[in-house]
Amino acid sequence: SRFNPEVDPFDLESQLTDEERAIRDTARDFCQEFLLPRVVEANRNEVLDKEILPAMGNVGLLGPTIQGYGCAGVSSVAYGLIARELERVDSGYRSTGSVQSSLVMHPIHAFGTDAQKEKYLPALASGELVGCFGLTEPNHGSDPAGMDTVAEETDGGFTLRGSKTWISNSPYADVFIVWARCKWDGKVRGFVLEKDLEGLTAPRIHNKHALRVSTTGSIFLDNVKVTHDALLPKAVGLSAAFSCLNNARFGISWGVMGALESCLDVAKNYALERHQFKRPLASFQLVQKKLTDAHTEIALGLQASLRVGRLKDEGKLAPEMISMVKRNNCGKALQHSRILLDILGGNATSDEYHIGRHVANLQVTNTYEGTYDIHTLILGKAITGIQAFAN
Ligand code: TGC
Ligand code: FAD
Repeated sequence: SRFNPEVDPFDLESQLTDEERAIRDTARDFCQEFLLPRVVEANRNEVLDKEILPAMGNVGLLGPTIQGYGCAGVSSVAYGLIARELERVDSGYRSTGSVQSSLVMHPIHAFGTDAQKEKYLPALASGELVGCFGLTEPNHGSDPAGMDTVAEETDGGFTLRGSKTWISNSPYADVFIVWARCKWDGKVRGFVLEKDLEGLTAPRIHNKHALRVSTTGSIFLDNVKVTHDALLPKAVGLSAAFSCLNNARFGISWGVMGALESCLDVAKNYALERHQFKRPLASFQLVQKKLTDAHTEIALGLQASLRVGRLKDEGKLAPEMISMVKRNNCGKALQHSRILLDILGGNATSDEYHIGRHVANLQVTNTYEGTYDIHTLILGKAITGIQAFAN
């Protein structure tokens, strides 16, 4: 039979270029050899692991779609394949990579000056510098347009005031992409700040029960003074921030399929080996349904993300396409990882079996970068022409 459920029901493999397959293999080897052996311990102890970004940079996984500046210059699909391999191990490792690539390197590349690109991109690509992206605030998450963080023009530059919360990588970041409303014209703009600025602090948020291998924190800006060269000159308006989110959301749509694939692997092997009533669990119809449903959603989800990736590289993308795959793949990954967890019985409770960790992480992926319901309303607006999330 041509149907190969073992690995790839729709033969995604044959839809990739040689270069994409090579990058995927490099990413898979790195993730399985370097990340997988450390994930259970890192998750137990909420480890802040500074080795990870340089190691990712070393194998070319950071800012991979950027041409030049030490980056690989590969397709969006290749970027998706990297996200899938990282998240097969843990959503937190994918988060660390996607913030650096899509939310820090992309805005510097798309909206920065030549000097900013030269200064930051090579060191971000190698993982020597760590970046973070501050959009969310304590009082404004789904509605970033309401942000309270402000920038005003002062002698020789700008002064920034405000706070950001739930910011991936912020406690150990060197480079902070921060979004602020500018007092002189009321527009939101992006700024590149550096960690040693007076008045900038980024304390860690401890005791998360998900995404524990990714470090998360706040950013406090207490009258932080910067020179004019901290402004990203072309990042004007929230649409600039959203363009970064488009890239990250696209990567998440691939990543969460990797997490669900990992859950399916564990559950299937367990079901084949574990016997009850003198038969393998895999012989029971209810168990087969759980495996079939997850397998189907992975195959469909990967095809959808592949199509969106191809359209993205052909310049035919609409952001709503990304909302559709981000929403659907995150929702399905959360739903089906949770169902697969049942197959483990009591062992579901042990972190050695990985699925419980993925389930907890996938609640976060269903929330950040636009919640499931916010993407529902973005699509609802596109379908009906009526905006439901605000007046
Ligand atoms: P709205 O009036 O709809 O739009 C404002 C301007 O932005 C443009 N726009 C987009 N442009 C590019 N791509 C998109 N996806 C865009 N969506 C909107 C729009 O055309 C308009 O442009 P202009 O020129 O007319 O001004 O904006 P709104 O304020 O009504 O927005 C509503 C809504 C719900 C769509 C939006 O605010 C939203 O997406 N909310 C979710 C917030 C979010 O996703 N936050 C993510 C924070 S970062 C994060 O979570 C990182 S986690 C990383 C990790 O660890 O992996
Ligand atoms: P809220 O906006 O308060 O939403 C709460 C609930 O209300 C949700 O269910 C939402 O769907 C619903 N809701 C809100 N508005 C509407 C509406 N109009 N109609 C219907 N339902 C609605 N942010 C960054 O900027 N940078 C980062 O690096 C980053 N990393 C993160 C890492 C982690 C681990 C986490 C948990 C979050 C991170 N975030 C980051 C923040 C994330 O983007 C926000 O949590 C997310 O956008 C939701 O915002 P909120 O938490 O304020 O929830």
